[in-house]
Amino acid sequence: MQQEGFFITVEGVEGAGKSTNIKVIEEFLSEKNIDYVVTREPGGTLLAEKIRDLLLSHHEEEMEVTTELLLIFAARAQHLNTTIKPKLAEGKWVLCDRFTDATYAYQGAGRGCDSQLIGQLESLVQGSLRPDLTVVFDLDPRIGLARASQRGQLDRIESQNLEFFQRVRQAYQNIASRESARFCVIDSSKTRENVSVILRDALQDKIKEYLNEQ
Ligand code: T5A
Repeated sequence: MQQEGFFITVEGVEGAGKSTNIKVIEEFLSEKNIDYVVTREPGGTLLAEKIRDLLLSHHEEEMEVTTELLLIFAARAQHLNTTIKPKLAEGKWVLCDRFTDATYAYQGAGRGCDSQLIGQLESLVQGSLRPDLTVVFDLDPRIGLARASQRGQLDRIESQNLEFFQRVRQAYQNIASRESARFCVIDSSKTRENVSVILRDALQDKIKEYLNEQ
């Protein structure tokens, strides 16, 4: 019987090094001869990427928090059903840049959405599907925003104030300590090289049972 794939998500505040370190995770998986796909949220399909544009661009009309929350789950429903679930069913590993923990952190802690409502939408859209492993890159948002702002103009969500991102960081730390078996928290204030070494060790440790290695 074909084994179902493994679902890895990557989280952190803006500029924490997700994109940089997804490449490290990819190298690691390739060395282990693991068949994987990389995707992201919001987005990951043509339609979901259109919703992403709507979410991240600036608008003359202010977007209501509930609108933002529902758009995120609309994009997620599309992404899950057309990409993530079929790939996992084929036995592939799915490496996703952000997922529902971001919704608890950004819309929940950041915007103040009721976490029970987020939980209801999570159940509606995902059923019982949850990531097998979540890597959080933990960084002072002042450093992350400074790194991210070097790319140019900040998008609609990046334009929130520092307190917003401090709440987001705290939320990730809280979820990670509540669900420590699923999480791996990496100190992203270190150099790229150090982060890469720590990440590879953590991956080896977290997935060794799955890989049947010591
Ligand atoms: N969102 C998303 C929600 O609000 N709710 C949700 O449910 C979901 C799924 C998506 C936005 O959507 C929001 C959150 C986000 O605001 P995104 O595509 O995930 O956005 O983009 P960002 O979080 O904005 O990602 P960034 O590209 O800004 O950050 P990364 O990927 O974390 O950082 P990275 O790797 O690009 O690095 C940033 C810079 O720092 C350097 C890199 O070279 C780069 O220049 N860098 C380092 N510099 C020094 N030392 C290190 N260790 C470094 N590591 C990287």
